[in-house]
Amino acid sequence: MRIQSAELRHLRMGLKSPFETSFGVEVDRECLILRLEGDGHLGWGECVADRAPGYCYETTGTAWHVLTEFMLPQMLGRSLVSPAELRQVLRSIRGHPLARAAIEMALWDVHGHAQGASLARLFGGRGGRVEVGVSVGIQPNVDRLLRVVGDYVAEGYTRVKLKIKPGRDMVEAGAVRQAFPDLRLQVDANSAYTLEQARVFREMDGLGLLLIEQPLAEDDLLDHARLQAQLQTPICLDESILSARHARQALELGACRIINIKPARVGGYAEAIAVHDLCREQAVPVWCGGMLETGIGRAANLALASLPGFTLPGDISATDRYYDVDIAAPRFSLNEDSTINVPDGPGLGVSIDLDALDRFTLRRAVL
Ligand code: SMG
Ligand code: MG
Repeated sequence: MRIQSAELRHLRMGLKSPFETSFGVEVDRECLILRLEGDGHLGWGECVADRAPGYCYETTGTAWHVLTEFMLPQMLGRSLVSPAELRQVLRSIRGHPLARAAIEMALWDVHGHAQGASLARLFGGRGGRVEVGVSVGIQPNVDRLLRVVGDYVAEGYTRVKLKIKPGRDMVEAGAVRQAFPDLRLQVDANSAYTLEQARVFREMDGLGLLLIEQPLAEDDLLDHARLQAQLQTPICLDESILSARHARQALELGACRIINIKPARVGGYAEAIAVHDLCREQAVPVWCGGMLETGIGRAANLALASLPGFTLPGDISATDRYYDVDIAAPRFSLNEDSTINVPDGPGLGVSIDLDALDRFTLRRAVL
């Protein structure tokens, strides 16, 4: 496979409702969309970095810079046997996993078209349908939270994740648990707490949560291990796990018992599969995280989530949860059993709506 040209776009898309986390509120979703062309095939990739460095240090701005100045020039014109070789091609560039993952996603799409194979098949997944949940942002008050959760439950979601932050945690989670005793429930703090605030998690231990996601700092495996030792509820790490090596060390330390796999956060699908394989060997459950993806990233995540070790529902909700207008078709919808179908066409298995793409584009570069 040889990629001859690339087009990068910076997009802004309106979200159906604002999404509030411990690090801020998002009203619009910004992302980069990459189109690669090689061997007579097109491939699309999504960089899930956001406008602001809230979730991680990367932004649409840093990703634009590192992709156009360094990564794409280094990759264009090179021959690759598999998209997994991108790691080797970009080995002299440090960091920026979200930018790197966008190129890899587009390479998988090109590769899939060339082979006539779906991403699910290329990744070693089962295809079919995968179990999904919904991530609910921090709401203005508990009544409103109960209404929002109730609406999602009525739509058919059987697993709900609540975003929490200090002062907006136990009361909220307790109220949802009381109103929905059988709901599969989990919380995500996005690193908003310190070990000194462990008491709130010991209280939550009585709520029968599936997991507590990333309570402490992203660079602090040791304190996560100390917290896990105080809890029955499994800790799940998100931001802390940047590679299969981090996953191995976190598990060895006892810093978590579950891992949220986000392909972008670990630099691409090849590394995501490596994290999956490692966890599967150790019988550690994994699930696929979400970054409010467009239909492009969502299609690839569904393919990944069909690997056998993804035994917990992913943050891969229906398109309707996020966007009135998406850039890929068909839209993803929720089945009655809280699943979404894995695309089975070649590559990503979606087609791109070029009019919508143009409408959302803020800037564009061709390489
Ligand atoms: O894609 O449904 C989604 C969002 C899932 O909560 C979600 N993602 O830390 O896991 C997480 C957050 C990160 C994104 S916040 C913009
Ligand atoms: Mg998270």
